[in-house]
Amino acid sequence: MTTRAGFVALIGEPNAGKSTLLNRMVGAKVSIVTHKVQTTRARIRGVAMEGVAQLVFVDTPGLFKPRRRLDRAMVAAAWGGAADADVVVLMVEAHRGITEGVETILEGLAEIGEGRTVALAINKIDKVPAEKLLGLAQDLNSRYAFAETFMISAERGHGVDDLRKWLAGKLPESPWLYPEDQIADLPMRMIAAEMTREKLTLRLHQELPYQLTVETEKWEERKDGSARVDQIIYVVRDGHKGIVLGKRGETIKSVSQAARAELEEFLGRKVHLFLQVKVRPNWLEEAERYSEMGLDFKDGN
Ligand SMILES: Nc1nc2c(ncn2[C@@H]2O[C@H](COP(=O)(O)OP(=O)(O)OP(=O)(O)O)[C@@H](O)[C@H]2O)c(=O)[nH]1
Ligand SMILES: [Mg+2]
Repeated sequence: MTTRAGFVALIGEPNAGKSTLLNRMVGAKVSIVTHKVQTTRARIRGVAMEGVAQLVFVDTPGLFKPRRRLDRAMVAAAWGGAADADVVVLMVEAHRGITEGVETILEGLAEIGEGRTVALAINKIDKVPAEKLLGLAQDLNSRYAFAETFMISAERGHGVDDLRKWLAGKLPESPWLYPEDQIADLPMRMIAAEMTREKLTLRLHQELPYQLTVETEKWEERKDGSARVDQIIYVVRDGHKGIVLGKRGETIKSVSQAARAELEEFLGRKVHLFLQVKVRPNWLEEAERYSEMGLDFKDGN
């Protein structure tokens, strides 16, 4: 049997639906999803099978105009993911069309796209009337030579099977890169930290989600089959700590409950989750925080 395998990078503006698509392709929630922009911070790999092909999807942080060091590291990780992939899928939101951000991405693609298969996936087609899609597809194809265009709804699953089949055919002949039953390539402690960060992002407002990070500090397997997981939430200010804790600790409690429930479902066993909030004014400039997130610490000032 001739098998195929390779990497498929999902790129696009923040909120385009990259993580939603990765999770749908994999059939499990590997990458966190929120309605807010810049949710994903590093490359997240998820593995899907399609016939004889093994597709390693690479979810990437959204591409936007970076301001902070963290932003630059995220954008670098996204372009790095595209540059390392066999096939790149650019996701564009149907209802937003060709924004300034999309134009910037198209320019970037022209630089790295040479000799690489790049497909276009117009996502969230459930949000616009069908007749609007054709014009957008034509417009985008006149700006970049996409190998193929797909109209999808990552959330509802429309068009996703066609996309996966097409991608499978584009991958090189190769032995599979992961065991057949593996769905993610991310340490459990990182998946667990991301789950907590998702719940924090959903409950906190304005700049706060962008100024915190979560790390799993300790993971202890217990004799009764449960796990004890200790995590630290780093924030930059005392005031932020108060907000994360909430009145009488209500916010952190609800975050903790939601994250624990998700972690228990993922692992299929009981979890004891302990969250601690620490003020660390300079964490956004600390190399160790970046390596914990799976990002390169570079490109300073
Ligand atoms: N209506 C609709 N919403 C979608 C679809 N796909 C994703 N979404 C929603 O879009 C929002 C962003 O989805 P994500 O998957 O987190 O987007 P992302 O591209 O990974 O975003 P970043 O990680 O911030 O770059 C979430 O609220 C999703 O539920 C879709 O096909 N239709
Ligand atoms: Mg994402």
